[in-house]
Amino acid sequence: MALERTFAIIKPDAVGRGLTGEILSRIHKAGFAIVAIKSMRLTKEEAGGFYAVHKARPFFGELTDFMSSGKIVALVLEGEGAIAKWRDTMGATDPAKAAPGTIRRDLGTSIGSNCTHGSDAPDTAAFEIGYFFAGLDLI
Ligand code: 3AN
Repeated sequence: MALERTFAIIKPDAVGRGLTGEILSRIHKAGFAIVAIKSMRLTKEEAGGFYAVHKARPFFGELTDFMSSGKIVALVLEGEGAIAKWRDTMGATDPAKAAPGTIRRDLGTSIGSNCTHGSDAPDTAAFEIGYFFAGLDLI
């Protein structure tokens, strides 16, 4: 398996509920290296640019309101097969359908408030990492 980088977000629901440390601990226990990390608050427009692929979806307004509602933690994670591995660590989008032991199943409360984001493919990982971090952040 190839060494990969993926992009992750600890979403406003998780930061607001004091779950940042718990999620960082799970990231470490799963064996990821944290290449870059920052705490920030997105504007609705910045959240819209990030989720541009979902612009036509009925939940786009709700999603961008939520993602700009409070602080997030943005991360670049590295490891063998990191893209699929982080998706496995998070679990399915809907916490009710996520496997036991995953972040979303254990900590998420709804399909919107599901605690974390993760890139779904190499091209989206490259776009998402570049949306949040500059080259010098990623050495
Ligand atoms: P994932 O983050 O698991 O790749 P996507 O890409 O299908 O899921 O959806 C992007 C984000 O939009 C999800 N993380 C989720 O929080 C939100 N979302 C997806 N479906 C809904 C929905 N039906 N209602 C509200 N938010 C949704």
